[in-house]
Amino acid sequence: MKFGRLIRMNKACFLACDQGLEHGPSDFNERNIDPEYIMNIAVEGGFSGIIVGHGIAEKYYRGAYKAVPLIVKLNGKTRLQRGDPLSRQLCSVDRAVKLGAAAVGYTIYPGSAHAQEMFAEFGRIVEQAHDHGIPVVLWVYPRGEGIDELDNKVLAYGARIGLELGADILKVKYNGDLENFKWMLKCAGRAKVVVSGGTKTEPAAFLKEVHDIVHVAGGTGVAVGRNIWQDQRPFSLAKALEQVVFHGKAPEDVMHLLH
Ligand code: FBP
Repeated sequence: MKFGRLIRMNKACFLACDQGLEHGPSDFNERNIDPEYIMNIAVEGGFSGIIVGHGIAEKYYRGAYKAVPLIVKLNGKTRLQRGDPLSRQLCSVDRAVKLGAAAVGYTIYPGSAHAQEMFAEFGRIVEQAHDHGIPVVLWVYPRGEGIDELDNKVLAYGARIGLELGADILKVKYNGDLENFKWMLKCAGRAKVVVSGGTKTEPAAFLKEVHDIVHVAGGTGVAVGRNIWQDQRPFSLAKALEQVVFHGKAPEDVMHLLH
């Protein structure tokens, strides 16, 4: 699989902007509600991918923003939905490629009563994306009634499921257990692993976590949203993150960039 500019120096740093659909506008403020603001952060911060749905890709991914490879998220659901999660495909691989996608993304919820439906849909997406020669990023979020989504065994099982379903890059949750994360990387085999950002935390703690994930455990990188664009200084924090991920800088050595 050719990753092109999505992977730099064997590392990846993706900026996610699909929370409007997944969580609603309450994640945003007056500035970052504008997708262009987030795309500018992606460019300035040297991100190796920007994640959006087809609606935003069609209206905003143009001009200077094309410096950052596009990852079109093909499925999505809202927070208004109740019960075991089901997230169906909303955009075809062909359409994503026409919009300029360097990769496509899809979420599965292992443990949901509807998991099999998403696995089957994802299988078709893998075939189509690989026919186009582009990689597939799989959000593996074990979830459903009775599932502890941050349990070590559940997380490791999710990583293995992603490999076996044919994903090229897995986007997983991190529960703070670095040893278990190393086991997850083994379970993921030749699939690359990036970690999801989660709710906003202090920059120092966030950068330390990223450093551990990438440079201590050996993960490929992060796919983060709120921890960057909800920050007071998102452009500076993005530059600090770039230094940590791609240049192996220690968090304490980049804190001065946060001005
Ligand atoms: P954040 O870094 O803001 O957590 O975004 C990562 C992400 O995977 C998004 O791509 C997605 O919208 C969101 O989290 C979904 O998270 P959840 O389903 O856990 O609320």
